[in-house]
Amino acid sequence: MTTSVERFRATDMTAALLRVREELGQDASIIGTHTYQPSGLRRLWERPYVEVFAARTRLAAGEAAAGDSEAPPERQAAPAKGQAGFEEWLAARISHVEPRTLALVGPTGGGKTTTLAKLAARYALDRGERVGLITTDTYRIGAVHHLQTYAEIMGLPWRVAQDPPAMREAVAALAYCDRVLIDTSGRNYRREDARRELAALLAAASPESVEFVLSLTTGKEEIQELSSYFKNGPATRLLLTKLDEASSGQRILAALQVVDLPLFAITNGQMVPDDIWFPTAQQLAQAVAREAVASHA
Ligand SMILES: Nc1nc2c(ncn2[C@@H]2O[C@H](COP(=O)(O)OP(=O)(O)O)[C@@H](O)[C@H]2O)c(=O)[nH]1
Ligand SMILES: [Mg+2]
Repeated sequence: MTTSVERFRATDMTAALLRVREELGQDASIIGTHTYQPSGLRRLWERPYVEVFAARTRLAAGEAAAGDSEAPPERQAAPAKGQAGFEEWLAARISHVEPRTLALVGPTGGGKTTTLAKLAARYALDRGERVGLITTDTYRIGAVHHLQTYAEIMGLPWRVAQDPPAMREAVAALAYCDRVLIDTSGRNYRREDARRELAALLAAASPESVEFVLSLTTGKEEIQELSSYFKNGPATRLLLTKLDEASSGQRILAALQVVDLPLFAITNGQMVPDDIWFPTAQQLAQAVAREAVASHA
């Protein structure tokens, strides 16, 4: 038995679900939904729509040939086409580009420092690149030592930058490095002044990418709130953490839908450096379709 995912697009949820029932039957399982709302001028020529991703368990080709009267031959090909469409949808939302200067932002406890250490190990230890680290994190006691500990274990140069001039200095001091990774402080980003300070620090560093580090254990409403702070501000990509603690792989899809930034990586455990994953669209589709994702850890 194999499971495939199909995409159904309609003007509203009721129509989309009706189509799912017609095509896949009563016991089709809904994997995720996506609502598209055109913004700005696009509203003039684009209409909003709803997409539903649904799956049913179907017989593999060989089993069907052995005699299955319920599924006519033409129905066999459809889910495969749906699977390809879903993977295409995901592929457009993945970015594995590895820029020279990369910053991590996001709420406290999301896994920024741990993820930074994983990325540093990947570039410095696996590839032998010269990697420099910068942290703005001086707000929590021990936080600097946290990054410093990783830097010292790996023998990497590191700097603390608390304001824009210090950030410019740190970036200049690490100009000889092949790669510069910037960790930002766990501030309360509900406060506008904290967001302004972060924006100023990032402007001074001008990283090529800013990863919004978001735990997959975060609730949908909180993701929406956080997303409004980081997405319309500094963040250019999404980096999901704690897949190992998430209830289901579908949370990846939900996060992608709400945040709507290209996904860079997913972390799946506390171990530095191993627990980081750069999934292909195909692997992601499988993870999303799977209820239990523990096997990725
Ligand atoms: N289960 C799990 N825990 C993680 C993962 N990434 C980070 N953590 C843990 O989350 C906690 C906060 O991580 P930290 O890097 O300090 O977050 P920061 O405040 O954003 O810098 C630590 O206990 C980490 O070990 C992950 O992928 N899975
Ligand atoms: Mg930290």
